Amino acid sequence: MRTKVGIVGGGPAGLLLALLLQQAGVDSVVLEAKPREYVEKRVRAGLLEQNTVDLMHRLGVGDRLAREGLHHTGVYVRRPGRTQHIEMERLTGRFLTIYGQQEVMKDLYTAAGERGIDVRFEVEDVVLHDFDSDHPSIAFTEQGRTVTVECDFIAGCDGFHGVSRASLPDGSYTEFDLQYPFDWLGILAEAAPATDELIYAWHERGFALHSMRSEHISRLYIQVPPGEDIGAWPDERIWKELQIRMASEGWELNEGPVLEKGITTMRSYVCEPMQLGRLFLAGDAAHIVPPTGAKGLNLAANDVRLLAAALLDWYRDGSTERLEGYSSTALRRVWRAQDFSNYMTTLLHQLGEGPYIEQLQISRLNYLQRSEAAEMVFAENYVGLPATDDF
Ligand code: RFL
Ligand code: PHB
Repeated sequence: MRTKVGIVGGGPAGLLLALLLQQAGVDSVVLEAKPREYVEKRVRAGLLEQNTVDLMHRLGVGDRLAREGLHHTGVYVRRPGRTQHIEMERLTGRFLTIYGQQEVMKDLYTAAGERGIDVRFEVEDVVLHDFDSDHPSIAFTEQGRTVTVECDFIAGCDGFHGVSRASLPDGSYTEFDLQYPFDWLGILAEAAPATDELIYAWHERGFALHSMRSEHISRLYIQVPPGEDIGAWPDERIWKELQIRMASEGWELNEGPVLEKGITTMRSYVCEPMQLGRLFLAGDAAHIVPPTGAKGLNLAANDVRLLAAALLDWYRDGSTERLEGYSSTALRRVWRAQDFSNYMTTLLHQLGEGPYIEQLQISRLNYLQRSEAAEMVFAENYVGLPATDDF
């Protein structure tokens, strides 16, 4: 088989890239290890930056998002006795949208199907070949048959545990890594959200977050010790902890049947550079952030926006400038998001680093509450810097 761009991974990064290329007449093949239904059910991101929403519209896949996405103008930051609303739209002119990653994936797969994009699910044994030459290829197994796709470029969009980054030879990249000493336990619950916008809560027992998916579905998270066994957290214990950590006078959290629950480790990671020869990494394959700043999917969308533009330059007139600059351009936003995600994470979690660090946290929270300049720094980063490449 032959295609122009071989895309490993059919998550948000892979599908957005395939659609951007297809829109400009460049064909690709997308190889996804899991069944379609699995990716469409995997509960993950919920908060989309305006940049990501704009990209969905540019691709003509934003109609349902426009109808069903929840428009948010800011977030609440809560501590016992105080709740601050950070009015991000007033401060930055930019807004936020709540729309689950599963819904994004359903829309992307539907469009890919309608537009004739070749997406192969349940592929196995993916091996990348010769990406340091001008004739790379990808071998994989499909229903017991071995297939090879020859291509001009390989896009590694296969997430943090994929094969693409693992195919880079030792010494060709540098890893930057930070592991946090706590995990997140997340639930999806059939309960009307008890808030109009997200609540990020600091509490001496640990962080809590109230998000949502619709008028009837809440998405809630709590900080738990690292390596925690989900079996130690029956639903009643989760609700009790949420009630304590999110408590506010005159406010009540709504409880309901738990539809899904899972534990997420908290980690920051960057692989630099994000490219070698004709292999380009995008999204979680190249970098991850703890979800506190809601940046992962948004960064993946930005990477592929840049990568598609660079590839299209090459197909148009053979220009390699943007391809060569891909990693350094993408990494500027990645490092901004790394810093902001680390800031939000260390601001709001119990870090177990003793009373001095806790006092710094309280001082930062006080400053955020009394200074519009501090709120502006928070807001500008949270809503996502505009989709230009020059910061
Ligand atoms: P993905 O989504 O991991 O997709 C990679 C795909 O590659 C497939 N794959 C392979 N395919 C073929 N061959 C192989 N060898 C393969 N190995 C893997 C996988 O099956 C998968 O389908 O990476 P991508 O596309 O880069 O997208 C990244 C986002 O999914 C991720 O950053 C976000 O979910 C992070 N995230 C959030 N991001 C936001 O922007 N806003 C949020 O509100 C937000 N909340 C979250 C989050 C992530 C969370 N978890 C569970 C990690 C909340 C949570 C709890
Ligand atoms: C979510 O809705 O799942 C969500 C929202 C904000 C975050 C993380 C996750 O920071």
